[in-house]
Amino acid sequence: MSLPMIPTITVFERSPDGGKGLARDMRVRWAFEEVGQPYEVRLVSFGAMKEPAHRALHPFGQIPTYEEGDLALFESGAIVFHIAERHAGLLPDNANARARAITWMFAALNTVEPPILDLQTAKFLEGDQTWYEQRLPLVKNRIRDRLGELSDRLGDAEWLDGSFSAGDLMMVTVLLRLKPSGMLGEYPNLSAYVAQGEVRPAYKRAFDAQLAVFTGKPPTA
Ligand code: GTB
Repeated sequence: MSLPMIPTITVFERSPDGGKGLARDMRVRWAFEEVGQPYEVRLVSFGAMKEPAHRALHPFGQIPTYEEGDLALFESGAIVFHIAERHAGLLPDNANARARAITWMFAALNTVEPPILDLQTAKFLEGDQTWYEQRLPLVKNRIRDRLGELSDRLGDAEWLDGSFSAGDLMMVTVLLRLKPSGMLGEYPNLSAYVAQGEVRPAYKRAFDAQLAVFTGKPPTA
């Protein structure tokens, strides 16, 4: 009998966020922890990411990637979806509920994450431009538009569509990228929603594991 294959993911050797869990390996680690799938991690430097060996796994020279036997994947959304499809716990059994959970994954990645990324791009790549301060309110208001709509839909529900799903996992990780900006605080129900994700034991294990890469100390039990 062959032993089950342990997947390997790639993550930053030294994350620019200093271990705050904002890089995209966090959502993959969290998915693994939710379904109880052990995984291995290969650390890559910014230089190595752009080398042919890594580009063979990831055409855009980024993290995370996923390898399992002869399967290699990139794109955090595709990886989380792959994990959720192969294990119980992240997608409902009911076909319609499953389709809705997948819809929320896409909504997180395609509708909510882009304006949030724009804020990060503005800060890190355009911060020294003369027009930066002028443009910033536009960028922030585009985020507020989306957050307001999401907040209205969530209302006082615990999760986006019934039970916790891969859709919530993706949405929480996307919203977490706003934490440093303080903007989430403008939407108390979204802040509570994110906090609820962060207290899940699987989230905490994933967070501790990514922090341990940064501190060099093993995660505390
Ligand atoms: N669409 C892809 C996916 O979802 O997997 C995007 C992957 C991606 O942007 N990866 C980033 C990367 O490899 C890391 S997560 N960047 C290196 C490069 O492009 O050369 C983005 C990220 C980076 C840093 C922080 N941070 O420091 O807070 C947060 C998020």
